[in-house]
Amino acid sequence: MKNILIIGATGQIGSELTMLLRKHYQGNVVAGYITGAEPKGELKDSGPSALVDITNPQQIADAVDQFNIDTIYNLAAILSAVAEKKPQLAWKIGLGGLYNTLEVAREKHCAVFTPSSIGSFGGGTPKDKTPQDTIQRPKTMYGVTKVAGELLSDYYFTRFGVDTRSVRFPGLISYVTPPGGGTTDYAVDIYYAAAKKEKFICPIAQGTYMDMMYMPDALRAAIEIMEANPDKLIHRNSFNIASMSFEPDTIYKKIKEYRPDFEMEYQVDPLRQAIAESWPNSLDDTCAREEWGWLPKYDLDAMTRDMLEKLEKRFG
Ligand code: AKB
Repeated sequence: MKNILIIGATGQIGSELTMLLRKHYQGNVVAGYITGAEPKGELKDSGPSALVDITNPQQIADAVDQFNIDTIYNLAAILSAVAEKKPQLAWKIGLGGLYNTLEVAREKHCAVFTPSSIGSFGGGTPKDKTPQDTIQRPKTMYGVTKVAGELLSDYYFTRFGVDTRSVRFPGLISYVTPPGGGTTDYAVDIYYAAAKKEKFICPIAQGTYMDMMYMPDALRAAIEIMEANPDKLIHRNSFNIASMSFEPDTIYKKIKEYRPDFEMEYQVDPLRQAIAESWPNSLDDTCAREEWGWLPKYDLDAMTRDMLEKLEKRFG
């Protein structure tokens, strides 16, 4: 039995991960939310929730005490494009929030999962099949908080024995809760446009490759890394994971295979484009495969069929 607190439970990853963890484990799976982003519907009705603002350590500690929490999923984040517009807030939530979480975990003996990102890489990083251990010198505030977060999490493990683990998520694609303010969001928005039979205006330039992943694979990764045998882990914060890498034209052509009338036009957003160009084209996830058996299930074709089916059901 596990008692889990999800901080940021109503966000893009949290809304689905909370539901999956509730199916996966007996015990409390607590949806931590902030004012203005309260859980609704099934997320609200299927289990306990608590007001947990990651910038407020007392709220984290109170929820951990109240529900006897042993594992924290820290999913509070400001995504890359918004973080460039609000760097102070991104630091406060990304790194200040992580510090608060790790301190509570140290005092109350919790394991902690915190996602890192392909955004933790930058200038000087090998672009193709980016290795697990390589140069990480990002130029964005999002990337800075992710690299610092990886280091801080490893520090809490080696110095205090806190069981910290993490994966570097690619762009995550889902039909449930839309992301907000990321560089990879176009790969979600394009499916919404296709399902609504609208023309898609693409903010990322043709030829710009980034790693992407379908949400069911990402959720499985978040659960499997926390269940992995610690004796086999050489790395902890954070593992490269990968399933597919594509550029806008590839996903457009894939959708067109199934919806021949679909149209796309490029209107490049300079901020997102600059961020995308600083990120790897594709990651090498050999260490995740060897150390805890990571294996993606979805490729671009399987994801496209599922996204179109689910979204067209919703939009008619
Ligand atoms: C973003 O685009 O900011 C995120 C990420 C890749 O971390 N989706």
